[in-house]
Amino acid sequence: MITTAAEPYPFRFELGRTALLCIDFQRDFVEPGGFGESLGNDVSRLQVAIEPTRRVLDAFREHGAMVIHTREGHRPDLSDLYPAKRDRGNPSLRIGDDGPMGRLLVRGSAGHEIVPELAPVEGEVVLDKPGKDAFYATDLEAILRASGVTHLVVTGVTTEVCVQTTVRAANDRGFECLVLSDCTGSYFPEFHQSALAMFAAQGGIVGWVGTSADLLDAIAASDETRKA
Ligand code: C5J
Repeated sequence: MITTAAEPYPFRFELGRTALLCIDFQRDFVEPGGFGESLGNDVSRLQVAIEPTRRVLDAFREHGAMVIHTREGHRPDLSDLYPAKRDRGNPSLRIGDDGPMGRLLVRGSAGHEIVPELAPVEGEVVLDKPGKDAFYATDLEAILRASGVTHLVVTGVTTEVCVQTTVRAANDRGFECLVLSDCTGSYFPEFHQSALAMFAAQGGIVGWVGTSADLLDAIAASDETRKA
């Protein structure tokens, strides 16, 4: 059992029953020329989450722990795209339109891919989802239950949209979630802070919030104890 510092109180987990969730670290959200920027967002605000997430990813890989990557996007024929999502805000560029990285938020486009720093490796689950909630219209729950996963370490973008929606959905399904504050990011710093505060409020009503440094220290300390 590993114990790491977190809000509202320490988070305890076994690596063998924990999955690292990397939510939507796609070029479409994080790089210029993608879907995120087409909505008028400053994508550099999300890029700060990449390097700390890479360190956590390395640790999970070194320990043979489960890693799941999600990608938000739609089928090329857009048959899984509701008009409500396509038309919301009457944007000048819509999902499926051509952008500098190919068709926005469409599976198979360059922009739909995960950023190279966090690219999945052989054996890791890559889950395509049409919505914000990674459990909606996917087999995520079946994958987690079949692997005996009870705890999730959550990273990704954006904090108050796909991360928050997914963590709430995971919490309702009985998964214990630790959200890493420096491994998540938002185009709106105030929404990032608020979403994190909401997770941990009221005794952890949605989950726990910690940092990558504390988590990596806790994993390293547990390695030391095991060796001694
Ligand atoms: C958004 C996401 N923000 N991955 N998607 O549209 O948070």
